[in-house]
Amino acid sequence: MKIFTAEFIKSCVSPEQFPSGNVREVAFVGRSNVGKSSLINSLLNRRDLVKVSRTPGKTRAVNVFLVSTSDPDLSQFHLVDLPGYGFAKVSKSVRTQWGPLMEDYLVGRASLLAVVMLVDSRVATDQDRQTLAWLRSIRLNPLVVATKVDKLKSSERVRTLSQIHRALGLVEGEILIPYSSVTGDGRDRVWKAIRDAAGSLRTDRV
Ligand SMILES: Nc1nc2c(ncn2[C@@H]2O[C@H](COP(=O)(O)OP(=O)(O)O)[C@@H](O)[C@H]2O)c(=O)[nH]1
Ligand SMILES: [Mg+2]
Repeated sequence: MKIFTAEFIKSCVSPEQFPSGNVREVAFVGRSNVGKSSLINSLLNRRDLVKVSRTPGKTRAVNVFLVSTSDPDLSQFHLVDLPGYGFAKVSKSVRTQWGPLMEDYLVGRASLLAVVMLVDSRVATDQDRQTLAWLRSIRLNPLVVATKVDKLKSSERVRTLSQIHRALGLVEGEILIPYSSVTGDGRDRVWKAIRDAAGSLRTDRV
């Protein structure tokens, strides 16, 4: 699959600004600093379409990108970068500001094709577990990606990943894909999972 174009569309700070229309969307969610911006750049083969932050927790908006690819099921879609959660240094008022925005976006978004949830491959936090449980409760089954696997020694990789699997309480049908934005490890699997989600939607409609 080739990425033809990937461009920034808009940054939304309130629900009225979310895109209207029926372009299908793939949303990315995860704790601040988990490696979300890096993963999006890596998926799109762009060096710095999305800013990799030195100041974790800075992105408070819902950022929308328009992507076109050679895959017929994904010829055009919105890639949606949701604000990172759980950064301690952010003031409470800011946190109460962006939590609802994420919720407003995810609850009842008809055009949502898939949610990719990122966790650090070295540790899953309580908030990761809570977010996952919440996503399931609103009937979104996220594709879970374990980031920064290049930081694991190959000898500890299998054990650490199965710990993450257990810590998150992943059940049958929920897959955990190891990813590294440094090596590109996992990139094909993530794209395949997104394409499968798009393809299954097409079959449903036939
Ligand atoms: N070693 C390694 N570092 C990463 C990887 N992905 C992100 N990082 C680093 O983790 C930090 C946070 O990354 P960023 O993409 O901004 O995370 P975000 O806050 O979730 O968007 C940066 O210093 C990145 O260079 C990865 O796959 N491997
Ligand atoms: Mg970021």
